[in-house]
Amino acid sequence: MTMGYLIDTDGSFQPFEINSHDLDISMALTATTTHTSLARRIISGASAACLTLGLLAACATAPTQSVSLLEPADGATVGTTFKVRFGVKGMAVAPAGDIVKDSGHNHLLINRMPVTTGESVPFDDNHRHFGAGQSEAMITLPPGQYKLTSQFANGAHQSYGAPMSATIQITVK
Ligand SMILES: [Cu+2]
Repeated sequence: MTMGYLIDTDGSFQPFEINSHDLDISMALTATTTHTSLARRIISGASAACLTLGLLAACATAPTQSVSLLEPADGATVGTTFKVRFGVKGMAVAPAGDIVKDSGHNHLLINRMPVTTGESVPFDDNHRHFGAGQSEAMITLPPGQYKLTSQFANGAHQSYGAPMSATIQITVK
């Protein structure tokens, strides 16, 4: 079963299920338009359907943009100086400066929560900026347990929020 969305005339989303026999987009469209008004449009959960239908605003809600910490592994024990590697999907990594849509740079938050969307990432020891567009860095921390969070933010250091963050736990020995 695949979930799709109807957009009502007021712009609201209404989730519904697409049966397997409706997965062909043209069939799904036909099936939908027969029992909803023509003012309603269908968006499948599949990105192919987003492109087909050209409804980019709605497709932006699909979780195609994300970050991850590729290194260290979650739960890893590392030495006091270790490499952090950032993974970014669906956004461009660029040096800090101009605000460009779907673009930004990596931040490493040490024992801090993700920064609320739109708020500036602080500049301090617990919020490290990689404003040259780095995708990896060497980090030195004293022994202990740490929560590391990758936080993506735009060229002006304004956070893309929790959806563009990823957190791991590590032990430094
Ligand atoms: Cu920054």
